[in-house]
Amino acid sequence: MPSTRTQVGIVGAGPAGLMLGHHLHLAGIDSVIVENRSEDHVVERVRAGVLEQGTVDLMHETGVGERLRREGMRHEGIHLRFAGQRHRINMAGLTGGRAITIYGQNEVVKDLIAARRATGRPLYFDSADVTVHELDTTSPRLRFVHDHAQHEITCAFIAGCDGFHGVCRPSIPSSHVTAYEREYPFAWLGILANAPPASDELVYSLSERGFALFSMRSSTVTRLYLQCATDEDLDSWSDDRIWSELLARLRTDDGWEPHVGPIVQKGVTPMRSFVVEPMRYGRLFLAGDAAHIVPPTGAKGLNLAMADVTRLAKAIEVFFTAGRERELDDYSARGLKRTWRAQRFSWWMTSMLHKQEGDNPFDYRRQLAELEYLVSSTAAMTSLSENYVGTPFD
Ligand code: RFL
Ligand code: PHB
Repeated sequence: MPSTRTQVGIVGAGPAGLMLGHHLHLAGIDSVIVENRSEDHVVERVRAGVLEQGTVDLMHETGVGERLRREGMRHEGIHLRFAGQRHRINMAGLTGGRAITIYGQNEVVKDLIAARRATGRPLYFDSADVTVHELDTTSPRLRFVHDHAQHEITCAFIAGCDGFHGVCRPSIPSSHVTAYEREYPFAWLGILANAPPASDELVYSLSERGFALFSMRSSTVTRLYLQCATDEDLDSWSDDRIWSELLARLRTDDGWEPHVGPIVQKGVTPMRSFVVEPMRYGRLFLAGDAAHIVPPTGAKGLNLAMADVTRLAKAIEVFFTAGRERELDDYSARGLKRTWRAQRFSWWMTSMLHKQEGDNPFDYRRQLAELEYLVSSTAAMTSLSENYVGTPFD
């Protein structure tokens, strides 16, 4: 069995694992990235679309922002739609010019894979039986099978960037971690449609029929979501039914509605809030969805993952260049602070905009009152904007 060494073993080639590998490369630190799915699967998975200012800045600063600069769609505001009206929140105006950029997660992943390939450093897709060992020693090991060959890699650190269903978090003895979790009694049915976006900015909608969201990927592709049941059967949603529900939830009294076009992708996403504390066990560090999940209403998951790996890469660099462990020791506490802030915000956006089972007309009116207050108070709109565009990565 080939037995090799690397400085950092990275499990998972999603945005977190790939950006961590890229950061480490720029710092002259070697790593091996091991992913259990195929490259096509990782690139084609349709997920996030909203990049915070901090993520955009990071892509530019680390030299992977060229296509983002050309193709990313900068948005300075969002709309909230309720009671038949759209209300714009001028996020840039309320946050000293910070904005979000629409650029699909699969585009981010494509750019990071290209950057990795250009370095010649190892990136193994289609790996099987990935396991991590001896995490509480100074030489943890990563084992996996690739191309029918068993590999064992001895590392100085292992980064668990393997998402919510990965192997790293469950490899921590349960007595060393505490999980905090909340599941929501609804899900999102998401579609991509070949239709030009009917609005320049996102529209989050509360309606008596439930939540809907209008977003986009390009000048020809619209991305839309609607609140549905957690056990929703996609087969019972014909394209006609999806469009009629989306239009009913998003249409405004003055006649705005999304453009209808052929649906090219659809899927159901469960909603969950999850945090594990701490984000570290010995020489294993968890980053991104492996450590925390937020419901997508706040558009925070990918951005949190990017903030985690930026902090982790700096801490590892200081360890190798100066022999200092303080930053590694602070990694979890600093990450949890950012995570809980995003958890609070994502939970709040979700509760304000979704219809809950058991809600009665009182609850709907309370939600309308909250939205009315929000769009009429500069203080409240500033609070939403600060959280939505995100704080700089520290
Ligand atoms: P990922 O992307 O899940 O990547 C983890 C990778 O690890 C691999 N893996 C393994 N590899 C080796 N061995 C194993 N045993 C493994 N087990 C798993 C997986 O195959 C995968 O490639 O986690 P990462 O890198 O932490 O990135 C997190 C983001 O993907 C996630 O937070 C966002 O997609 C969340 N999210 C959004 N975030 C935003 O910031 N803005 C948004 O607008 C936004 N919209 C969304 C979203 C997520 C959504 N879904 C589908 C969950 C919209 C949706 C619909
Ligand atoms: C998306 O464009 O996929 C998107 C936008 C905003 C969200 C979640 C997802 O809150």
